[in-house]
Order: sequence, then structure tokens, then C-alpha cells
Amino acid sequence: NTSKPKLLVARAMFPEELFRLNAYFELELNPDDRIFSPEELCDRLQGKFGMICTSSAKISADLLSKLPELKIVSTIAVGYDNFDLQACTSHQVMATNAPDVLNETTADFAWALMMATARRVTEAEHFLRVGEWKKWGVDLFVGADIHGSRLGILGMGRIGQAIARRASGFGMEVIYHNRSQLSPAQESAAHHARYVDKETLLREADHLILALPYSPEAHHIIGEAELAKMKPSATLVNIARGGIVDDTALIRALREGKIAGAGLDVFENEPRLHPDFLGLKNVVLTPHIASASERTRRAMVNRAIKNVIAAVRGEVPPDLLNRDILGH
Ligand code: 8YV
Repeated sequence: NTSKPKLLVARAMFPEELFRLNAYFELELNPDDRIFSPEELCDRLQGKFGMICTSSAKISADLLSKLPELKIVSTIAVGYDNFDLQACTSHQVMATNAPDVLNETTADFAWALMMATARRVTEAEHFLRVGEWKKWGVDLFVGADIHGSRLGILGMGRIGQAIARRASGFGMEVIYHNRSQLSPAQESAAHHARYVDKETLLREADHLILALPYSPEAHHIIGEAELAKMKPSATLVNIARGGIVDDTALIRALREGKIAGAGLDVFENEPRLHPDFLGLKNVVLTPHIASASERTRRAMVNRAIKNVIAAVRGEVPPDLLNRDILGH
């Protein structure tokens, strides 16, 4: 049926879930999961009603000006810093994300990184794998405790609050900084997290987890000056976005012992990471997989599917980001 609107699914994702889209759209898939260059993305979007994509698809004013028929861009991510929302609105393109369904899975992974970093799990495993384990020692891979320590969270949205809740089982104190303070009810649900200024957060956290969205204001919000304020025994975890941390400054701080270690799931210029990370022992490095449980990734895809189906049916997509488009 060629009269159906066309939808580009820009990345390979669970064909069994995408199947439902066939009732509404003529699909163009990318089974090889190639990353389209901006030019190819523009070509492929010609004549399309919409697109399901990931954070790798940059939606700029320039691109949108070449796509008069486009109505919706739907990302399978909670973060949408790859979308120019203002340009979407002025070009009458709805932008949607896939929030909520990944909160708990992402919080789990933040904890995995924090624990692996503080207790030096991957460093110790490497030591064992390369055959260096000749004898046990009383100070072999001693690290920092999680239980009883003070957890700091920068960015106390839905994921930050899910991270905080998990602290109750570890007898931790939670402090946080956020654009705005949570309500007393939210704070008490987040293991009685205590709001502090950014300076106090940096100075007092034993383990600091970054869970804020990327924005130009958040660019390098953790740089040399901030790292210098942290405890030399502290662990830094980033499950948010590359660019929030100044990677060069972080590498220097890790080398000079300004902080004890870092657990990083996101990087500036990923998937190309700063090569000096690989030479550091006090880091745990993962390839942007914090939301990657089977169930959650399917739920994210389904959320994106719901949004495009709502759009084609003339309904308001549940996760519409640029709601000001409705007034136009
Ligand atoms: C996405 C993420 O899976 O949700 C986000 O913002 O970073 C991940 O959960 C990834 O960005 C692919 O879009």
C-alpha cells in the first residue's frame, strides 16, 4: 500500500517490535545499522513523515529546512540534546523522547559503575587475567567503601532519584544538587536526600554520580576546578552525557590522584574516546550501555513507536517535547 506515510527507522532495532508500525507506515529500515552521515540522513528523510532514531541523529535547523514533509522525530532515548527543539517547532516538526522506562535500569548501572570503580573490580580482574596474581596481600586492591559513605548526585531528575532510592540498603547519606530543590515528599522518597550547593556537593561526596541532561550550560560543568574540590578518595560516575565532564581535565585529575577513580559510560566524541583513558588503571569504562537491559531497550523502542503512531493518527504524542508546537 503505497499511500501510507513513510517512516525512516534510522537504526537497527528489534524487528519484532517494529512490526506494529507496518499497519500505519511504509517503513524504511537500516538492518545493517550503518550510522548515516548528515548528508545521507537528509537524503533518506526526503518525503518521510517521520523518523525513529537514536542520539546519533543530529536534527538541526539546516536539516529541517530541507525537509518540508517531515512531521515527527522520535528518539529512543531520554536525552534529546541532539534535537534543536526550537527549530523543530518553527518547522512544525514534533520531537519526542523515550523517558521513564529507563530510569530504574539506568540507576542500576550507575550503581554498578560506582561499585566497580570504588572496589576496583575491573582493574583486579585484569590483574588476574594477565596472570599477575602470584600471592594474596592484605592491601591487594584495597578500595573505598560504598556502605556508610556519602553519595552525591548532580542532577536529581527521575534517574537521579532512582539512584538515591537505592542508597537505603547501603546505609548511605545522600546529598544532591539540582537546578531546583525537590519537594519535601520527593526528598524523603529519595532516601531523604539533602539539597546542597554545588560546591558542598563536590567537597563532601565520597561518590559523585552525574545524572543531569546535557545542555550548553552543562558543558564541562565538571572540569579542572570542580575536580580539584573533590576528595582525593572520591569516585566520579558519569551515566549522563559526554561533554558534561571535561575529559582532558578528568584524565589529568585521575593521573595526579586528585580523585581516586572514575566510572564512565559516556564520553566526549564517543565512540572515539580520548586514548589516554585506556592507559589509566583507575577507570571503569563502558560503551554507553547504562539503559541496556533487554526489557528496557524494548520498552524504549515501544515508547518511540507509540509516539509516531499517535502522530500519524493526529493525536498528541505522549512524549511530545516541544509542546509549544500545539499552539501554532
Ligand atoms: C540511549 C541514552 O539508549 O536515553 C538516553 O539518553 O543515552 C541511552 O539510554 C542512547 O542514547 C541511544 O539513543
